[in-house]
Amino acid sequence: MTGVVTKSTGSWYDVWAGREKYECRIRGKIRLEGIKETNPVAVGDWVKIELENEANVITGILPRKNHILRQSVKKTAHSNILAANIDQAILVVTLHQPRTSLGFIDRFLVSAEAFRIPQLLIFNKTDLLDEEQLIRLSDLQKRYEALGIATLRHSALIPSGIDNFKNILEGKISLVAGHSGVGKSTLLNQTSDLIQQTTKEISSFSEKGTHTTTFAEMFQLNEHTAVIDTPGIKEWGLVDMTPQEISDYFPEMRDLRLECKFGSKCLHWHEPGCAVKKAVEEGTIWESRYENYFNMVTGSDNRK
Ligand SMILES: Nc1nc2c(ncn2[C@@H]2O[C@H](COP(=O)(O)OP(=O)(O)OP(=O)(O)O)[C@@H](O)[C@H]2O)c(=O)[nH]1
Ligand SMILES: [Mg+2]
Ligand SMILES: [Zn+2]
Repeated sequence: MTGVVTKSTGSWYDVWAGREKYECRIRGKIRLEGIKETNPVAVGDWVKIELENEANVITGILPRKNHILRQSVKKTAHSNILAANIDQAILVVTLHQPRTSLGFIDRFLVSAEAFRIPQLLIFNKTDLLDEEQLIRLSDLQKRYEALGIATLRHSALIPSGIDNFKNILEGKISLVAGHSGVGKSTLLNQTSDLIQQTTKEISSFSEKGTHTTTFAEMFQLNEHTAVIDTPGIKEWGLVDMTPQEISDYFPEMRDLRLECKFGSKCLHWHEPGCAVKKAVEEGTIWESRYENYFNMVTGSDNRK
């Protein structure tokens, strides 16, 4: 029997097959060829299961169309799959409480772009922003939109805005990710009565370091629509990318590569005749993107 993994605790997996949910475990080692992750089976994976008396068992994974992968802790070979087989990757971002850095945003976007998974940035908790921050937000939205990345503002205090978000989800399987406390679960709870995730009490928000959502979980909203809530992520490290390929995942740099004197060998660093460096100097490539690119290539980012 085959089914889709809707929840993973690391030792137990919920698998929906037909209209039934089966709690399963993994027997032995399941490895997808060429991938070394801490979690071989991820939410969104299609798996083969066998029903047994003592426990149901996942015996294999069907080929993935894509996955979102990140490296969790510096200097370890282990990576973590957030979800598999998704149609869009949504990053919930806050400028304030907590602050999401542009480096974190760009590493997320690059990880999704590596599989050509469409990306969306939700700038959340806009009620907390003063006039100056709102102007900065407009500027950020304009800059990301110019790169072809959709953006949306939201505040849980203005629930009517949720309709835009529902439209974005419709007909797709979406991953929702971001730092802990940005309001992912609150947003999803507003989306559908079928989702009743625990969220942090407003009063206890200042307690740092506690994650409210602890396991990734997929919610089926209708026959064609599902959304995956994930635990907050502190660091986002890139996995298995060579310096040469990173700029291919920056759409604005990908387009210029052929104009660099050294073509696909150009790291857009000190090379003469580099079209990307020229574009940064001329202001047609946003400096922040170039800086984050540079940090990714040199590995000097702090991932937060
Ligand atoms: N002011 C304000 N607070 C919000 C908004 N959305 C969520 N919050 C609050 O932010 C806190 C964190 O919300 P959660 O939904 O639990 O955050 P999360 O991203 O799911 O966090 P983890 O599960 O730990 O990853 C809660 O106290 C929410 O009430 C918003 O739009 N405005
Ligand atoms: Mg949550
Ligand atoms: Zn170049």
